[in-house]
Amino acid sequence: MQWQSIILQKQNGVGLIQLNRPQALNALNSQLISEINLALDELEKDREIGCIVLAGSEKAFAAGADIKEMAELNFPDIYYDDFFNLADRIAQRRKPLIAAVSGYALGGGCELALMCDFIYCADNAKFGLPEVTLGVIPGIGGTQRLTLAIGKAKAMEMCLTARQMAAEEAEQSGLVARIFPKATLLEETLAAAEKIAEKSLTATMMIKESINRAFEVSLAEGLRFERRTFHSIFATLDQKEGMQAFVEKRQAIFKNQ
Ligand code: DAK
Repeated sequence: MQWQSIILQKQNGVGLIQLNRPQALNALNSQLISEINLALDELEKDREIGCIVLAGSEKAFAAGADIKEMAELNFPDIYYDDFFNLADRIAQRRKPLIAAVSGYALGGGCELALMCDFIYCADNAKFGLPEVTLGVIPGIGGTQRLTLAIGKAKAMEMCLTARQMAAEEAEQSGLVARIFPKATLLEETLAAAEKIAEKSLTATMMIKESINRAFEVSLAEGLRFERRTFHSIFATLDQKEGMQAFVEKRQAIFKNQ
């Protein structure tokens, strides 16, 4: 596959998708969103891949949806084509997905990072939902996922004023898991992804599914789902291997079986 707008690499069980439209600060046009999905399709099918990292450049993770592409669209175009419905598919992925955010993560770029399971960011990161300055609203999850991540007060303030949030506040607010110097962000993110990829893929996918349940169902239903999932993992060889390795004081070798 000849990629136009991304770079795809696979190493040590990790799939790395780097957004690659530097001339537009990785603004998300239809081609870029489509290529991200095609790359994710490939990585999700690949049994060797246990974790996926989504990264941009040092200056921009992504500066939003492509305003130049959107500017001429009108209501029937975007309504009948269900504009950017492909973006939703990114959030439906089952393998663990980490966003490595350096520089700008604005509008659709911030929403893309929020679709990932967690965000690591560089000390120069700036998060924002500035759609209101363009006369529109966030459209791929910003009003929902940002609110779930940082609470109503800060989400309202960011969406209504278009204020950008810097790395330190993003960490304090629960938007990002950790901050790293921009020179080491990718290395640190890949190291974390490799640690995840070493584990049983069945277990990591079940953890992701169970945590995401917390946002969709009542506590009682979420606990029941978690318990049943826990029960079912005893049908795997990886559970036997993980516990046997502990008893034998050695490193577990998981085979995703
Ligand atoms: N779209 C298109 N091009 C962009 C862009 C964007 N979002 N952001 C930057 N660029 C382009 C610039 O036009 C410039 O191109 P040339 O002029 O060189 O051709 C190049 O990238 C470099 O940008 P700057 O010269 O502006 O660089 P600066 O360092 O001066 O400024 C900046 C960086 C990030 C502060 C600035 O570029 C900026 O404000 N960018 C726009 C940020 C923004 O407003 N983002 C939100 C976009 S709206 C929906 C789906 C999605 C969405 C909504 C609905 N549905 C499915 C319903 C999402 C909407 C959005 O994301």
